Amino acid sequence: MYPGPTLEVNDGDSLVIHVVNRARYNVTIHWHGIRQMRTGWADGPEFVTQCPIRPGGSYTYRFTIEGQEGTLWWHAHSSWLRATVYGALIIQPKKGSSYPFPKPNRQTPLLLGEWWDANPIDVVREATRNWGNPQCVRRIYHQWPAWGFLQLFRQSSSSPWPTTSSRWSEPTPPTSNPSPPPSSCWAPAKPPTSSLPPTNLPPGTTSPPVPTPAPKARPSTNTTTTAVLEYKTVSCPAKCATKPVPAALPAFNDTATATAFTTSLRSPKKAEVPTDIDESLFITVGLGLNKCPKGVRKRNCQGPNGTRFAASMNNVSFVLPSNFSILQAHKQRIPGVFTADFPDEAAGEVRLHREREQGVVAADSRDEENHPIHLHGYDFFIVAEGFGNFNPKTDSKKFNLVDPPMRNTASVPVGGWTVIRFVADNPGVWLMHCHLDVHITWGLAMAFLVENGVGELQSLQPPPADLPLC
Ligand SMILES: [Cu+2]
Repeated sequence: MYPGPTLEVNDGDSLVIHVVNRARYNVTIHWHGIRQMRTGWADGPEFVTQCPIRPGGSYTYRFTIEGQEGTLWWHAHSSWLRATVYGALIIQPKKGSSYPFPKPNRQTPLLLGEWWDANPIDVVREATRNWGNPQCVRRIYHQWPAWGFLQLFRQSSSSPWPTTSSRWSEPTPPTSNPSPPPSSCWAPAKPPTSSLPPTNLPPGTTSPPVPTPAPKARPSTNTTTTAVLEYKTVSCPAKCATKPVPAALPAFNDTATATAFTTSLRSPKKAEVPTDIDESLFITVGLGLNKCPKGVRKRNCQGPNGTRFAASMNNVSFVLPSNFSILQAHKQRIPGVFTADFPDEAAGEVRLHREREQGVVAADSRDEENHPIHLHGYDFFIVAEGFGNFNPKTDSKKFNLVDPPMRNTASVPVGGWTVIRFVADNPGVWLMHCHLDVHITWGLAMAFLVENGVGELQSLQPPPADLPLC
């Protein structure tokens, strides 16, 4: 079945999902946007909260949805297999309550996905052998934004866009190709737009999408994916029979329009934004090039001018362990699996204590790439974003501490910055990473290690008996 089955549940439901791996490759499943309160073992990222499920193996994910509603998705979180296994995860409000907008006549989940003209496992193998640009090396046609972007379309006639609800925490689509390609190389197709069309259009009309910001001065195929929605809810007059005229689209690199859209998003009511900050982190994210290591053959360094592509947070490239998951290593005190001195020195984790409020600035002033940064285990508020270097003195005055949008993914703009805040109230190990697969492979990730609080209800549950071993 492709895409995978839609999970439709209610807030407050407990889920038990048996995953049986009938594929040829290792796999894990991540429930994207689910907070996994005390159930970090069910979060899914391979080698972070669990070892992969081997071919023929199985694992049962058990978690409860607590205080979340809206449209999320689930996907493989192993190697680059997200493109192959994913589906919608729709959380209806608790029985007896409703979404903060009028009940739609009908709801249809649309799942946009990514595809490759090759086996993604072959692609990643080659990419980690030659450290070049996978798009160039394999001449792969890669349709961003791929990575499963889901929205609910509603067909009511007078309601506002659902994206203005704080709980509609769809991922922010990537807005550019995964790496600066050499000039001989085409960038992949431009992503389709990230916004929802308004749902109050008369039948037979089309909606203008909002562009996503494009990289600066980057070769691009400059193609935009569009779709026409045909509303069939009312009887159609004769003129409907004619083909719809596509709406005039903004330019593919119309960053101003895109920014105006994303920065217009708000929570539907006053939000409880943390104001008492215990830890303030400044994290730079970016792409880079490493020199070819001594003694390594040229064909294993196929970045520009014989280099290797790399990505980092605070100039440190994250490397996944392969023998234990970080969560296992943390709980069972297994040494040598991770270090806990990020962001000061080496790669790894930030150790936090429960109930500490966080202010995190992700700055992206190093390169011209937009990175959709996804945080596991938490929703956060995006209190501000901007271009250029972040200035704590002047930019903090622009923070929206009243009704900022609540998300699980923040797009750090090209050459700009984003400030997020969250309360570290969920013990476990939580990956924060760029949602472009190739950027994780190159090292654009870190993990928060959040300690238990007081008592059982503030502590991570024990690992399930069927937790896969490496
Ligand atoms: Cu990225």
